[in-house]
Amino acid sequence: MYKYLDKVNSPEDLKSLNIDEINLLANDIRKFLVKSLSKTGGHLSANLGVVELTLALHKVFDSPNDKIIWDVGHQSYVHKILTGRKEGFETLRQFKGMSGFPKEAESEHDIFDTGHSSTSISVASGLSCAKDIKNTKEKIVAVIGDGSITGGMALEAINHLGYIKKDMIIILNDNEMSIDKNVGGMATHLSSIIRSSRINKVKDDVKKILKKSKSGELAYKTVHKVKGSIVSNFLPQECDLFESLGIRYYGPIDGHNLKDLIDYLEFTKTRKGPILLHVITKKGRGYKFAENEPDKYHGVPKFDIKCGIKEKTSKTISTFVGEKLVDMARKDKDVVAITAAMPSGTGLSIFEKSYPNRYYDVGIAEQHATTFSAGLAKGGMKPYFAVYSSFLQRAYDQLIHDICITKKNVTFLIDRGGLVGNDGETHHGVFDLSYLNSIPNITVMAPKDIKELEIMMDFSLNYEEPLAIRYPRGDVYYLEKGEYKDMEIGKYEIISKGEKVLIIAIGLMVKHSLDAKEILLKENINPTIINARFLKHIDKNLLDNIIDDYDYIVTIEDNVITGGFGSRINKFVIDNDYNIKVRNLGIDDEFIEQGNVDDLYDLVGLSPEKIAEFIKKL
Ligand SMILES: Cc1ncc(C[n+]2csc(CCOP(=O)(O)OP(=O)(O)O)c2C)c(N)n1
Repeated sequence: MYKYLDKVNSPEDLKSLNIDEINLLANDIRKFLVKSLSKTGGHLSANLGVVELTLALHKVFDSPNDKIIWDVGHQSYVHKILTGRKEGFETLRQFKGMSGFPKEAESEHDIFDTGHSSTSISVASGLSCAKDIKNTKEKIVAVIGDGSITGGMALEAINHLGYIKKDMIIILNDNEMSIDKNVGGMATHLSSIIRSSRINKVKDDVKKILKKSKSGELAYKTVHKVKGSIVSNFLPQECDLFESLGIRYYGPIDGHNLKDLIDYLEFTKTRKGPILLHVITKKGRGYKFAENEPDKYHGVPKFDIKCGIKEKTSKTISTFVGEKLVDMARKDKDVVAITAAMPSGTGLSIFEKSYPNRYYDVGIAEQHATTFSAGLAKGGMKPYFAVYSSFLQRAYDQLIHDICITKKNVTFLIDRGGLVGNDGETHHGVFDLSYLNSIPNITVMAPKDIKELEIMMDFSLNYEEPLAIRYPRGDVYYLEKGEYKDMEIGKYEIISKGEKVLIIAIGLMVKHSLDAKEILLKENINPTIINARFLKHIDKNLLDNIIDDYDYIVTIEDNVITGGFGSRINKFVIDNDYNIKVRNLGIDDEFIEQGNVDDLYDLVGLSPEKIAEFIKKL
């Protein structure tokens, strides 16, 4: 079906192809990616942008002996195709299927597991040091995007690498996009390099000389010295950034010109010390819809190839949060919004449009965003940092050190709490209740539904201490059960009365518990359900009054059990010598794989059906 792709099953198969054939293979790969992702969903635009780059890397380097490390890893699909995993695309990101990220367990060509950004240079530096000690000869290449290189870890690694001067190649894949438009001083600097006509002239001069060499195909051993001096002689001042930190800079080069890519990679391969090759690519390349809207096509659901992604008719919780925050900003001029490179994902795009002067996209920098918010609060503002639960993990120390010790007036809007689905273990937000639970001075709330989320956000406006509001991924939902009163700290809600078993659930798990109750009622089992709303504040009055009426307390949370919501209730029961049995439902000390969210909740025993089964056994 694919003339060239059908013949390629390993990097070895590339070695015998000439440039024209590899270009044709690139066409096949793009068609394959679009067709295959239209059926499964996945990360589309970043992968379409790195087709030639990945082909060139596998043509020039000898994977897995040479180590190619993909930052974030969402752009590793072409690498997967070239390393014998075409068939895996049928199950991409599905339960038990092929991962959307590099996985050491999946292939010897996947050198390091990723998912969160800005780790590749650290990993590659470590590998380079190990290689020196072991005295082995492999090449080490880190491929990092212009978005991910803004992350603190990447900059820390560059700082270190420039000092230790290990042989290593950093490929800076610059498409001028993060998920949304890349922002910041680094992005501006890189764009100015791309747009500098002087540099383009240098590039042309270098190209001309390269072209004169043996019949277009370079004999590197003889000419690389000349090329090195050409490139370094012409090294433009604008590239001082990396050079002054001790990293040799080459580029920028056209990341869709295979010949250039292969030439430059062959050349960098012969150089000593740390090198950065600046490669310019177009996100979404080759598929019109993705080229026009690379942000929208960053992560796609299933779609129709001819029509593109269908517009959503339902509203997501993130969109609701963005709109609500705009509403709050209208009422209170101190409200400011912060995102770490996730304006669309967290729903803040609308805030940017409405209040551009009170909106900050800090780049992929969750640690900075947290302490920056503390600074804003110190300056008298009312900061809201909207962030995915799993990415906030990076800012644990900042939460303690800069927010909570001195009780800064910052609200964290924690999106994607609980299981998130197809991105798998790196992205599930199942640790936040535990890590937030461990930090004093922060109030943590989780709403039962969208209406309660709104009440919590209203509450936050007048609350002047650290606050986190945590909600799941997905579309808005209303329970229309129980009360919708103003928030009072530490007040639980009995959402459904019953007997014998007292379920105390938090956030989305209130909904699952209510659904479980529907199942149980058919068998005349009728548990009481409490909506806890708060992670740390226990409604002692309420529990003291009713606890003796029950045989069991069952706590339910979409979080790891260790240190989570249930642990608070356990302590309450122990401290007060209550004679009641307690069970904790949650995630039991394991990383949860990828899959459909409902299936995964079932897998971990938190689907309504599994909760019902559990209660029935009690
Ligand atoms: C710590 C962390 N924060 C946020 C994200 C979400 N994220 C995934 S890809 C991406 C953009 C990366 O941009 P870039 O490195 O330029 O890659 P591109 O998609 O443009 O190829 C972001 C912000 C993440 N994976 N990790």
